[in-house]
Amino acid sequence: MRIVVLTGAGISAESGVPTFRDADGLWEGHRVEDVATPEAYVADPVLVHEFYDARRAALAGVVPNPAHRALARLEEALGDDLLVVTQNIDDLHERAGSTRVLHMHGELLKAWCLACEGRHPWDGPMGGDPACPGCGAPALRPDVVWFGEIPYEMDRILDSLGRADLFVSIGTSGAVYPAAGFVQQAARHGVRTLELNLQPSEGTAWFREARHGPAGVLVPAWVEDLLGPAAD
Ligand code: BJW
Repeated sequence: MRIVVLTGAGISAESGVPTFRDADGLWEGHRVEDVATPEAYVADPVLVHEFYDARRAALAGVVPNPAHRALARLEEALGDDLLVVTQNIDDLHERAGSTRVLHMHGELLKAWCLACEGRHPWDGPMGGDPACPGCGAPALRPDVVWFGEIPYEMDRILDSLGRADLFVSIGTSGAVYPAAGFVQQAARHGVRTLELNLQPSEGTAWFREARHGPAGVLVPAWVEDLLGPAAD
């Protein structure tokens, strides 16, 4: 069975990574829509670097939760028949053991040099205009996808969606496109669809089946439905 899983901020919530649109959904009084844009970066790069530097620093203090680990277990069983498409820029899927992960909104631990176009691993602060490890220019930005920019790996994602037997959406509000439209694209291809989310997402009506509760409970239970109980 070929499965495409889409994950959003909700899968990392139980690891202690804040979501975007729960509670007040604000960072220091700013909505994500006001910080995560190329225009915001041009207008106030110091503020935007503070936002990402704080999140990059916090990553060292969090660990994968049972939902991430259950998806890694599923990959062990399905191999190439499982693709995880994540909107998250954290590395918790990889740290749980998943290897087939597409980061459609980029990665917190990568820098993109606007001078030489090089992309580089980056685990420190980016504020203060550090030099690009490739060309030396002080022109690094986080390698993430902001509103108005084109998400990464779209061709591979749409191709995999069209060939899947099951599409599962985990921990995402369904507020941000194109990810929010994947369920409709999957349904158009006759792919079975399942939502696993704390509460009904904005797109919940498009899913053939929806289960609501914490990802740390729902995802291991769903994987156990498919594979049987875990050995440990
Ligand atoms: C739990 C839980 C637990 C909590 N267990 N669950 C008008 C109409 C339609 C579209 C547009 C429009 N105007 C503009 C657009 C396009 C725009 C868009 O969608 N805007 C919307 C605001 C309407 N999109 C874009 O600009 C995108 N680009 C684009 O469309 O290019 C055109 C193109 C596409 C394709 C091909 C060719 C051309 C780019 C979008 C980039 C989004 N970037 C961000 C920031 C990334 C870097 C960063 O992390 O800072 O991505 S914004 C932010 O939102 C981040 C997230 O990945 C994304 C989605 O958020 P997510 O993951 O869903 O989080 P939340 O907080 O919203 O939801 C969490 C959910 O978890 C909730 O439901 C909770 O209940 C649940 N939950 N705890 C299970 N324990």
